[in-house]
Order: sequence, then structure tokens, then C-alpha cells
Amino acid sequence: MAVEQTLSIIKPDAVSRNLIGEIVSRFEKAGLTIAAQRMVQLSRAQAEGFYAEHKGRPFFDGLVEFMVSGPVVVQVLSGENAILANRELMGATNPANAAPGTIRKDFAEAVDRNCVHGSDSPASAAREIAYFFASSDVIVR
Ligand code: RTP
Ligand code: MG
Repeated sequence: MAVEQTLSIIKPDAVSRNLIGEIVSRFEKAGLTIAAQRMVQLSRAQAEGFYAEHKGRPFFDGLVEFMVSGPVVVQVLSGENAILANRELMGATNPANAAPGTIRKDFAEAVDRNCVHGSDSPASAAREIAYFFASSDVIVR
């Protein structure tokens, strides 16, 4: 098993509904540790750059609009197989399809307001962590 880091975002819908603590608690109870964390109001350019892989998709403009609609919490989670472990805690992209006990099933209202983001591969994690954090900001315990 490999210790990995992954980029997590607690999205504007979850922040505005005071779910930061509930969500962080799930990460910690699952054995992931917070290696970096910051609240940020994304600019449009930041949100577009972060989701650049989806540019041109029909949901792209709405996704960017949503991600700048309020502050988000960006975090680096660290732990054994952190990338997949976080994706499993999050659940399916559409909360209607997410398994019981996942963050999206329990808290999210719709596919376009789905509470959390998590990196989907080691390459994405490396890019996304560097998008928000200097290496000196990331403290792996
Ligand atoms: P994320 O990147 O936010 O962690 O979500 P994900 O990997 O589970 O899903 P992804 O395919 O990367 O899509 C990014 C975000 O775009 C919105 N989306 N809407 N209306 C739609 O059909 C649709 N498809 C995707 C979701 O909010 C998703 O989280
Ligand atoms: Mg994704």
C-alpha cells in the first residue's frame, strides 16, 4: 500500500450549509489526515483553469458559475491509497447514484451541487495539489 496525497475541495454548497466539519470528520475517521487546508473564494479564471479538462462540455459554464458562487475549502488529504479512498468516501458524481453512507449520498442535492471534489488519478492529484499549494504548505505527518 502506498501513502498518497490527493486534492479535495469542499464546494460552495457544502460550505454555505455549514457542512465543513461533517465532511472533514469523515475524512479523519477514515484514516486520512489533513496535510494542508485553506478557504478560498475562487476567481472565474481559477475555476476555469482547475476544470480545464471539462472545457467544451455542456455543463462547463454552470460548473464554473457554481464553483465561484461562494467560498470553497481546498485541502490536501494524505494516507494509504488516499486518491481512491477519498473517491470512495465521496461517492458517485450524481448523488442519486451514490452509495449509502457516502458524502454525496448523505449531503448533496444534485449532480451540479455535489458538495465535494476529489482528484481522480495520481497525475490529477499532482496537478491539482500544485494548483493550490506550494510544496512547503503540505505537511505530511
Ligand atoms: P469532481 O471533478 O468535481 O470531483 O467530480 P467528478 O470527478 O465526480 O466528476 P467529473 O466528471 O470530473 O465532473 C466534474 C463536475 O462537473 C459536474 N457535472 N455535471 N450535469 C452533468 O451531467 C454533470 N456532469 C458533471 C459535477 O458537479 C461534477 O462534480
Ligand atoms: Mg473530476
